Amino acid sequence: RRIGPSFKANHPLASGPVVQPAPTVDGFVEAFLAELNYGQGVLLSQSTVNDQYLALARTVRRYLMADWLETGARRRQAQQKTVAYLSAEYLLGRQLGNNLLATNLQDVAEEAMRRSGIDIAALRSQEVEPGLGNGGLGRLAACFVDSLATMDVPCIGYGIRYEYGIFRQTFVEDRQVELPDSWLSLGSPWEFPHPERQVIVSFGGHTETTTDDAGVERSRWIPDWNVLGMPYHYMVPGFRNGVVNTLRLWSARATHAFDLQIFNSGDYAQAVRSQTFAENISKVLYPEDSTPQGKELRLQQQYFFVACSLHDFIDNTLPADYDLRRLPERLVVQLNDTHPVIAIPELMRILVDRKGFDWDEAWDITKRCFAYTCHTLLPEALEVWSVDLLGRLLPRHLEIIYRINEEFLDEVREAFPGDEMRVRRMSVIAEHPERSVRMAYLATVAGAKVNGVAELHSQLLRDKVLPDFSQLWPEKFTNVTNGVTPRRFVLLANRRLSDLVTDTIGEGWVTDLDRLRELEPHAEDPEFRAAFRQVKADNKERLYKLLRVRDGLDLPREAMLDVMVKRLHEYKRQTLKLLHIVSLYEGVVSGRVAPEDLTPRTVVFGAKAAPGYHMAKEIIFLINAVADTVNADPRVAGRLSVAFPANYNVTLAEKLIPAADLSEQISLAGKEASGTGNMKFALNGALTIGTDDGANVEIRRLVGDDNFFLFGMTEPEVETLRGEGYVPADLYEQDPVLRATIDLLASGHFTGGDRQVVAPVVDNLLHQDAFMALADFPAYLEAQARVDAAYADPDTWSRMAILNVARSGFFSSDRSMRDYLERIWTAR
Ligand code: F58
Repeated sequence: RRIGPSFKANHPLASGPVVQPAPTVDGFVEAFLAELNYGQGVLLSQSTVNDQYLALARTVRRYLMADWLETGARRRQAQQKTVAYLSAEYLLGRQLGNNLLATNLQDVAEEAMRRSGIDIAALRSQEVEPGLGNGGLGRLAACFVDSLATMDVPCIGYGIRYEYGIFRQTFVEDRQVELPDSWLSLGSPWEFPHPERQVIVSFGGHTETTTDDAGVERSRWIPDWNVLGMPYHYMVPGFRNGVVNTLRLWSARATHAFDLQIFNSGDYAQAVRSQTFAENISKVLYPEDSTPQGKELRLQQQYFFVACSLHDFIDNTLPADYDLRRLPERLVVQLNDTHPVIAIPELMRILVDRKGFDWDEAWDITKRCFAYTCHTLLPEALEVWSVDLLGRLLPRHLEIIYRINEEFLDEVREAFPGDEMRVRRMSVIAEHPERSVRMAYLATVAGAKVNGVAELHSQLLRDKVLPDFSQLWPEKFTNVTNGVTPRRFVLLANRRLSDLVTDTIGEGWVTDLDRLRELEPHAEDPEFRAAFRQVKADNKERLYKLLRVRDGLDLPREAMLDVMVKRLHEYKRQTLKLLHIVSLYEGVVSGRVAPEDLTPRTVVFGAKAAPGYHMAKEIIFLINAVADTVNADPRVAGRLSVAFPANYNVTLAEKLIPAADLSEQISLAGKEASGTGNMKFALNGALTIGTDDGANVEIRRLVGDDNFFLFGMTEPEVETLRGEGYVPADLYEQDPVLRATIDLLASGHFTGGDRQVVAPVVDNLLHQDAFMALADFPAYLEAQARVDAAYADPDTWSRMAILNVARSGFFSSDRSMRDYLERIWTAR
């Protein structure tokens, strides 16, 4: 069944303009009241905050609708090459503020609400952010679709509409407790369901071999169960450019709401169960970070959204008579990590089994359509699927993968005759510890391009993760350094800084972030520095007000704000930050340091731990325990405070980042692929204390050594130390400050005398320390002392911070998108 327009194209109203409310306060009020009355079905006098929020959202939507419909029509007409961005995660953040910004309606909306007797701020806080992602990878996808719309690049973002996004984190007795994130429960005004565009997705069963009319053997998949994929469309507005692209997220439905046969036999409960089974597929986002668990439901999710998306593009987006031999001219599929890699055999299946192509021609088309982005360096994070599971769930796809691998290994043998070790190393099928499919290898074999997400990462990807592949196909490998959208993370999050920048250098920077360079000379201007400091102070004030209401935290106004926000993972080394805090505190309580010699600091953590990651949860507990003790100790009052607001998410990031003085980017060198928080902080005028890792390398190069606090081992030094045999306990023995710090932690001082509860973290540091926190500890303390010295002189600090802003324009995701266009999407 094809989905097409059923309206006469030549009808006088067919392409007529969509009536849009006037972009005036009157026009806005009128549209708002109409939405409240006719959309929401309530009177203003009877309406709840939620009614008002929904009506406001729908009002803003109206201003985007004409552009959305027009962009869609224009894209259908132009038949340009389209980017299908395939991502299992989109960490979008709240929509209202962003869409008001894109339409340039903030002031109009604020005044319209005031005139209606409503405080718009209360409505903004009513919105629950769609947390359809875990961390950096999901947020990156959201930044990329924002930039593509702003640059008017044809793109469809494809993903999954999870009913429950990333869990809501709370702390009970200092320990993380996960609560379901029911982001849809009060209504979701930004989405448009399209039941008429539902797609059938099959699973299970077996394959059969048949001979076609030409005498060629063909495999046929006889699946044994189906689900429906229902698309929900979301607007992705460009920044004030009349463009609105589409994000299409799939939700799973049962094929028959009730299985009639079972129903008629009287087993009503069983009939409903089949529906529940199908709907489980898009029920919940896997809250994993870095270590995929290999669960069947996750593979179902991956195939589900990939099959829906390819079907949608090929059968419903391309013209009916489109010649698929020319598919690479119309489609480039960007694979956001390995989660959508099953799209490769799926496209082969569509071309060979459904469209009747011969294998070689289908393979040639497929290879030219895909490109793969890798986001990790941790070997344990490289996704594999057991052959057993894959064969049970997708038997035809497994056959296709086997054949791709056979032909690929023939190619390897031809290039390296007699090198069977290499053949085994490079095989898409791993034999140990279990026969399984290496998804990153499959993506590399099929992808026209493979990219890392920062220079160092791309280099390590070539040299350490996929060395055999980069030797075979050096030209396949490229780098695109990540970026972040300046619309959300500067203009929206930091209105005060944005106004200062615009007053100083004019407006263009929002879509041409390199123009921030024009701020450089103002770093020398005392008046500008003072204004810049005032912006920080205002942002801190705003943050502390929020944290008081949100978390009951009472933080000192004057202290340096030192922030470490990111997923909790050992390689990111939240423990190193914790050791720093404990060492400062220990200095005072032991009398080694006079309290007045401490630079007043407030350290803020934000981090979720994967629910099954025990060590990460122990670290969260310990941070909370240290925070409780430090904050209650009068000896460090006003000098050292530690805050750990629960449930760090995009919404909180937008308040925290603009207020920060110091950005903690302290992963062990060679472990953080890029980082993107690091970019957001630099753009908002925080200074970075960081290792030579991920995009820190490029940040430091751009902002200059003098404006960055570098410390710690380099990646080659890490390798050397590991080669020599790393013994953390020796460092503990040799370094008195480290020993005193760890001893205080281990003594139970922070846990009411309980030594047992701190043992998991302390013992791990002393006896494993896989991420070498102890090795970098002295260098970290020394760098923090440099931080204190610089902070002591406000003019020095502001000068450095202003230069960070001025020189970070490179980290706009607009630039990342230009790089993808140039190096990946048009380069073939
Ligand atoms: C992150 N990966 C990288 N993975 O860690 C970070 O350095 C990089 O800046 C960012 O991607 C964007 O390139 C990441 O966020 C995940 O969250 C996966 C989710 C699914 C399970 C495996 C981890």
